[in-house]
Amino acid sequence: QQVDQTYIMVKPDGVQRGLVGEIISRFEKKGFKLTGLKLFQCSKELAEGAGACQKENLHRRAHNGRGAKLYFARVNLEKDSNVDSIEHYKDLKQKSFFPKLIDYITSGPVVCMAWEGVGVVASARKLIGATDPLQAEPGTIRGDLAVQTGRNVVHGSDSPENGKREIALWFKEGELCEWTPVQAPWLRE
Ligand code: DAT
Ligand code: MG
Repeated sequence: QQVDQTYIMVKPDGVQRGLVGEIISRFEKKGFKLTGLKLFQCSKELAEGAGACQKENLHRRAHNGRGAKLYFARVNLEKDSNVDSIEHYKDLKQKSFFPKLIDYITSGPVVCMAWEGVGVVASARKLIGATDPLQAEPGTIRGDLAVQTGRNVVHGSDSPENGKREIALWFKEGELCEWTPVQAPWLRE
């Protein structure tokens, strides 16, 4: 059986509504292993900036008509991570709701998580429930805690390949931990 990684994210509405602990605990209780965790603000600038994935220091100077120096653009795009919400949702770029989706995901801090386990990608999708919370089954995170697709509180990778891609996108090297939970022998024979 294959050990997979999935990228789970509590979206800004989940953070604002105080659901971080509740959401983390569902994956914890299930028996998956947390390998990365952080609170992170993905800014619009960072999300949309052409240099979002490069360390970039722009410090432009200009003069107005009266000869005074004007600092008209001072942008400091330190590389906080490889994060780029547009890259994250690149498969949805053509959708009509894409601009709203980017606004939503950059509207406040998110909680970024990497989880590991056998079948974790598919299982996490089941724990999360359908994209539209009104269609999501009771007992799932969205089924229990949300009412609208545009405010569906949590993200989960849809394939092991995307799990790896998204973890690499949102986490820097050194932010992930390799460890063995004491409960490991009690979860699998
Ligand atoms: P999921 O988050 O269940 O993987 P998805 O990958 O198809 O769903 O879409 C990503 C997010 O985009 C989803 O969580 C909410 C938003 N979204 C999807 N379909 C939408 C729609 N029809 N209207 C508004 N937002 C939508
Ligand atoms: Mg998806």
